[in-house]
Amino acid sequence: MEDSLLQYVSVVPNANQKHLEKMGFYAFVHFGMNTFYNREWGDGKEDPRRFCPTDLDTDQWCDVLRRVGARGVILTAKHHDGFCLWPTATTEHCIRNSPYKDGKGDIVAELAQSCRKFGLELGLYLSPWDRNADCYGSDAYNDVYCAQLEELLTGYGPLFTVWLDGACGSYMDGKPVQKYDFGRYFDLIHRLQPDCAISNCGPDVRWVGNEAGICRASEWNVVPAFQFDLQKVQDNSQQQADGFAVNVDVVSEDLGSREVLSHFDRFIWYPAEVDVSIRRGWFYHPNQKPRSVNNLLNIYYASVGGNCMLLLNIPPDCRGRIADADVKRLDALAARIDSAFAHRIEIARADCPDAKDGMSWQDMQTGGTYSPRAVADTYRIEMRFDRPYKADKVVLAEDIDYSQRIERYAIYAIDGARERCVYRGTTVGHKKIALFRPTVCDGLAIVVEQCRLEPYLETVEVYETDNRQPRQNPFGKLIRWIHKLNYQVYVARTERAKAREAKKGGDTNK
Ligand code: FUL
Repeated sequence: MEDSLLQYVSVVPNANQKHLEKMGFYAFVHFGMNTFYNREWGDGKEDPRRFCPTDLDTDQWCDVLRRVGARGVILTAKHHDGFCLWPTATTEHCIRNSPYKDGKGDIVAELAQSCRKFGLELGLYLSPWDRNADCYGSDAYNDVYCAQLEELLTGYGPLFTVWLDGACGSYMDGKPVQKYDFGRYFDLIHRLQPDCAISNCGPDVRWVGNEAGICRASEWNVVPAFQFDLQKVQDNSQQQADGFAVNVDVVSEDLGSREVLSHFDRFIWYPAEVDVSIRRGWFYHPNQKPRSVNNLLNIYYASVGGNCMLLLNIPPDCRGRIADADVKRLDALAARIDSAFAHRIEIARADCPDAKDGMSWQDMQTGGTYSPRAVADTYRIEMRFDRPYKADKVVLAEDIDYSQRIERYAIYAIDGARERCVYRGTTVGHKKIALFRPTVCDGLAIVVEQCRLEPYLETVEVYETDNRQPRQNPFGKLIRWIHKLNYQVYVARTERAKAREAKKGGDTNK
């Protein structure tokens, strides 16, 4: 066993990361001043009197989200325009000065209550970039930001995550550079809510690299440690010569194969989150339509079923309700997911010798961990059904307490004495949904062909087809490539704009 492989598998998730990975799917709610100005980015000069939802109903949000299977919801408590959806003591640019409930409203509190009612977990987005705060660009802003964090972390019960957005265009406002005191933010969050994960710019969750719901075919959880700095402040990346030597950035296709890891010596567990909106914008715009069910289902399979967390944004409209068209789409998505997983095939017999700690196949199916036997360098699990079924998906999960170990595997359909490969994959991680062409078979074999160390599978489930797999986009690869290019152009453009500002004497942040 190579030492390096042992080093990779020694990297495991912390409790907060594991919790998020188990949640799998949660929702984003972008709602705020932009909803009323029909904008994506406000400039901070908006009039609080324009914020006036006429029929706000956080119960409706939670009801819809619960029905589609989201386990939590993250609300934009403050977006880049600086307008706060709770009556903060830190600024007058907040809900207190809006007509909503005659200035007595608190949407964070309303949502927290609805979450409790509907059994959802609450998370909050608090944009570090603030275009309204006068002190933005000075040290004093770190005090304001921390005071806001403190109000949110102490006033609304347990939060499953705080989402710090890395987006920042302060050069657009000609403001001086803001040096975010991330260390202080993280310490505060850890101290006030130790069970709260810190996402996006934080140490617990990695941005997948685009906002279009595009996922990698192979998503690794163990990545070079410098990925964290890359995500925090883009500028830092350029100080990490090692990363650039092998040309790895946040949008690279391969972040954690053996080949990539071999160029580094420090590693972290950093699972990817796919943030994507049901509409083109993050905020509600009347002229936009929700994505198709086919598209949403593809995103669901690729993210939730591709070792990522799905953060699906659903923006309420000016009434403060999720629009009817979106509710219809989400209910249709829920129906498709239910139908796809309605018939789990009972596994009558399985060849599973040498179960770890004496566990049997039955133990494993009731939540235990199963370690297959080594056959040369290959690990094989063979399952037989009580009769032939037409199957089209296998759900696999590694026990991530033992890290992510599987690197390549294949699934074979067994028909009598014949075996036919129906699926080839690389990563499994916390959850893999392997979809294949509906195939009649009386058993399946999963063959792990390459792994870092003996794999520990926590879940192996086989499902009968409902004959409704989503159609694949024939231009999928091209679209992914365009998004990567777009991102690189965006980074280059931002760099140029910053350089221009710096020349003029200003200093910029990102
Ligand atoms: C980006 C922001 O600029 C968008 O407005 C949105 O909040 C998205 C989730 O993150 O960086």
